[in-house]
Amino acid sequence: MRIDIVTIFPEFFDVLDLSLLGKARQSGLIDLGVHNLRDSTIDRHHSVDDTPYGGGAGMVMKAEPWGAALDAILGSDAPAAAPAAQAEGGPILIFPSPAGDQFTQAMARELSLEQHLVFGCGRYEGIDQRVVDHYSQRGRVRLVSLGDYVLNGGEVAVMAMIEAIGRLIPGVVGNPASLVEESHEDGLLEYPSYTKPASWRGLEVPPVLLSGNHGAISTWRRQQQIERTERVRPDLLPRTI
Ligand code: JBE
Repeated sequence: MRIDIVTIFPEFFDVLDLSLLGKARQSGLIDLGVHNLRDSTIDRHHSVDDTPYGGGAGMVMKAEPWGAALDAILGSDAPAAAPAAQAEGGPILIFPSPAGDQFTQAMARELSLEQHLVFGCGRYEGIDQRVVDHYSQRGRVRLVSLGDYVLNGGEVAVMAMIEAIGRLIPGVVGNPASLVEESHEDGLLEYPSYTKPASWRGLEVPPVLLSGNHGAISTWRRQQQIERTERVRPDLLPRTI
């Protein structure tokens, strides 16, 4: 998968050299490009923001640098000349935004099947609305929200999305079985896990896990998943009415 990120803080994404995703990049499973929005400015001061039309607090990111940066990644075909990009298979342009669709495991799975994702990290009070409007005429654009809280910009949200999406790309996580058993994949939270020693600070591992009875262990784990989900995240359970 090809992933491009446009940001005014490219160093933020240095951590993607680490861990599983770093390995996936080295092996070519993920091809990552991080682009500094300031490199696409045309004025002497490299300004990326300006005051909002209509007044109000804060600054708005200017359309021109975004247009230049995104055209360099997506190509600069005029809307009418780019019907192919509208079809499945063209890049998806994603803007993290509290005003977007909620990011979920299901969305991560969908996006992990794509060939090319482009993330635009907004800062300040947002990006000139015409950037989203323009690229929506040319291809697939999505506003996606990590959650209902205020971040200073899209960088941290993009990092979380890339981690969730990247680990679903075949080959990135060494043992595919570990993907299936995780929280949210079957709609329930994970069961609690234990390892040696069997006794620690007066706390014992549940005896069923030491029994060697695989049927009993599966049943116990399932019960734990249901009990935990009912207690912590009842909203995840199917409604009975
Ligand atoms: O969730 N998000 O994607 C955000 C983006 C920017 C600012 N706050 C957010 N919650």
